[in-house]
Amino acid sequence: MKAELQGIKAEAEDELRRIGSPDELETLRVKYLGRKGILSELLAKIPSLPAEQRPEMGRLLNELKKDITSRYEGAKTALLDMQRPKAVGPVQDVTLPGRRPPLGHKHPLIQTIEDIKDIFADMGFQVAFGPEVELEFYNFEALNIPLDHPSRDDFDTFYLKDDVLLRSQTSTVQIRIMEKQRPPIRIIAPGKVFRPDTVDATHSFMFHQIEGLMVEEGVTFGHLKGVLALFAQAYFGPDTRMRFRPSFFPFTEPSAEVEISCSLCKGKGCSTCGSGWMEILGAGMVDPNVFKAVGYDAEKYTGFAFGMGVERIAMLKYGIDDIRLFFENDMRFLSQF
Ligand code: 2NL
Repeated sequence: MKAELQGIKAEAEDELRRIGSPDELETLRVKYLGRKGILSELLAKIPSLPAEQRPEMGRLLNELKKDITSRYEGAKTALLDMQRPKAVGPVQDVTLPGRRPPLGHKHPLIQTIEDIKDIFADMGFQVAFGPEVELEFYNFEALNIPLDHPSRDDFDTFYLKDDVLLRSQTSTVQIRIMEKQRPPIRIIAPGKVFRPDTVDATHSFMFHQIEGLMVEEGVTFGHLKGVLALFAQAYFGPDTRMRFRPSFFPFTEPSAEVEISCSLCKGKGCSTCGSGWMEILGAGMVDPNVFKAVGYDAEKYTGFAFGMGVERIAMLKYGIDDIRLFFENDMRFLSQF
């Protein structure tokens, strides 16, 4: 019987080595370890053995059972390992939420220009552009700014050559349009302008301006007030009040500074406006000398013009207290818009 056990052991080990599937493994388990398997049957024969052989046979049978069981467990683990898909590269957890690619957006100054443009577009104004490097003629002469005017100083204008400069206002664009087109004209000219100012919380050597111009027969100061009131209410809110204070510009007569009730404190007075009123732009009726410079009949046509600083408008609307924030590219500021 000892020899028989050895044969069973060798056979079981041989079969276990050749196991290829869970079904085969289960068949093997039933064959050797099952309730009616080979080992159970041998165990059942022990009582019929001579008494002196029983203990030894019991021990050998137990050893064989342990051996086959442990080899069976080993084969089972190996099979499971074989069936588990092998990870290639890092394991992907497909249940994790996706990663949003960082998306940029328009700079707040561009957004402000577009918001303002949309309001004037609804009133029939077209958008016009022109060069940032300009001739003295377009920046000063055509705008009725005399040769000895302080704004022509080296201190107030970036000169590149004798009569070439960085424009200090976008009126240059309107002059260029008037040279090429006849009335009726309704345009706004947004863009960069340059002035050699020392940088502080409210000044920058480069900032943005939007100028507007409307010219045709019969345009009055009443049209100017109506257009600017509609703009102020559309941009700053329907409760916005507006007031005009007399002013002077070489290119308009009469001229005015336009103020609106503060959109942040509703006119009560706050850290942004101070008095409850905030100055948003300068405006006036186009001086006849400007029309003469572009060859318009100043007896036939009248017009109004206005100019506003884009940074200033955005600062008043959003309560921003330092113009430098627009130019520092700090995402903590920019991503709020
Ligand atoms: C201000 C004032 C202003 C204009 C700009 C203008 C343009 C032409 C003819 C006449 Cl082509 N005027 N522009 C008129 C009045 C005021 O700007 O304080 N800007 C920040």
